[in-house]
Amino acid sequence: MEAIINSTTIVLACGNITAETTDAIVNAANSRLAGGAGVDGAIHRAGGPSIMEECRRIGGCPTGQAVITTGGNLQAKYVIHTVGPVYRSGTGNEAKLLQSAYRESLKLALKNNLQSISFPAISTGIYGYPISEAAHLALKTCIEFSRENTGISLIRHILFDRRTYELFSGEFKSLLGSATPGKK
Ligand code: AR6
Repeated sequence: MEAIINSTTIVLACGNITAETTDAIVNAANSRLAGGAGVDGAIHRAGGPSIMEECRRIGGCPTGQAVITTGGNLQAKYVIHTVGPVYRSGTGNEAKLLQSAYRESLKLALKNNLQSISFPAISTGIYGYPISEAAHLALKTCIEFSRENTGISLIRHILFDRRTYELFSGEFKSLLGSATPGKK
């Protein structure tokens, strides 16, 4: 499904993010930028060793922040590495940090004049964030950013399995249906 917000089209799709042809894909990395399993492992495998060399030079990335490397062998020209929070009780800073991971990635794309970007469902795998809550925060952040900024024409959310796709779709519909999604 998709919706147009201001000058940005936001798309939800099922798939493998390493096949995306957007200007950048986002990696759900760890704060050492050391590589790992999940989408991080898939991106480094598909993109080749040059991405890790750049990550080593950068050295790390605090939770909720984002850094950029080139895309190596990927079709996407860039990889934006962001670090989502590890979900513990949900009573800490998790929601703020997850929103920050999305917002900082979008800001970095804008700063580098990128027009299209693809996100995985950050923190919802190994980091254990409940998917519906993560979907709500991810989509709310992207909708707000699209209302406040022009320049990014396409934001794609690439969901790895059908269940995640359905949960994201449900949250997207309810956010689009409410008059003030920013306030929800
Ligand atoms: N394309 C799209 N989505 C994917 C792909 C793929 N190829 N592979 C997995 N996913 P996770 P996190 C989905 O665990 O929770 C790493 O070790 C997956 O189904 O990749 O932020 C890092 O180094 C899930 O919905 O990231 C960190 O240490 C989503 O991507 C840690 O895991 C995120 O799952 C980060 O954990």
